[in-house]
Amino acid sequence: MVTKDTSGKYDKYVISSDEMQVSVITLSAAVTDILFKGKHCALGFDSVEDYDDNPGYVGLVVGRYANRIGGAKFTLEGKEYKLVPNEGKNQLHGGPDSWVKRVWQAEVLSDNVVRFSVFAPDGENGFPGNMNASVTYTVTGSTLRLDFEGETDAPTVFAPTTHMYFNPKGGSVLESSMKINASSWLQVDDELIPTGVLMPCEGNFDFSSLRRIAKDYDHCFVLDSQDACTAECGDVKISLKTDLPAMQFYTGTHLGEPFGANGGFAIEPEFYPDSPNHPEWPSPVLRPGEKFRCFAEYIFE
Ligand code: G6D
Repeated sequence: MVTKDTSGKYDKYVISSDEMQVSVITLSAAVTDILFKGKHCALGFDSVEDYDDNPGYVGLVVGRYANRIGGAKFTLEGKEYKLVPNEGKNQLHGGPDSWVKRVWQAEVLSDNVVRFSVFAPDGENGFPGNMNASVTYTVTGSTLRLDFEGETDAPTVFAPTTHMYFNPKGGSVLESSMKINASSWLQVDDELIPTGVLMPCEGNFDFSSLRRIAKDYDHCFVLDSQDACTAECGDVKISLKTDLPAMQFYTGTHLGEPFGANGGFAIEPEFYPDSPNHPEWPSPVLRPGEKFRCFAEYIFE
């Protein structure tokens, strides 16, 4: 069932199955709540107006390029594109006032499916190409599926993600446990820009079997399979499946009020950060005539 609430600044859609209720607002197609087993499993602000000041990108669909692009520039087909930086000299999450500040158009496709669409104009924050992008939310049983789609009228780079945070248990997520199907992670410099080196998942980065998180992470794990990870947070298990090549594991170190540091963890399916500057990595390039399609499924048990 899908219900629509137009009482706030942004329309809110609640997509319900017999096991789960997912709330999404039209600002940035942001997930504001996931109610499962009587627990609010995803972080969300109490009022939709709070999403206007959301430096942690809580719940937002992030793009045109999620994560960082070093030096806020890249070269594509011999042309250098200078982007608008918003984290020192680098660009994070598509730059300042990217589509996360935009009201997306919602379309109810069935009783458990809602699509949110946005137009990203050529030159926005320096990216080439007029883009039509969308995320389609489907709630089936205790699975939330996101289908990302995109088209462009000029060669560009496109790498969306969802920036939901989870913490059904409450307290610090460093007490929760995690298993990640990844043999390597991307080494980064002190600005979190990849050095190009893939490190083996050993020691603190060995999540090959379920274990306590214990410390802070804000790292990209290179996935070995579509079964990206499983987190255990109290009596709720959250698994991510995706056909995207990597996952940012972020333990919410910088989360502000009302959540607080480590008040939630994000498991963001993504292309590698800075991949436009690394032709040796999976390519985020999208060309006219191509249809971008990727998915992420969050399975709750
Ligand atoms: C911090 O470094 C982290 C990012 O990975 C995260 O996406 C952002 O907070 C919200 O900058």
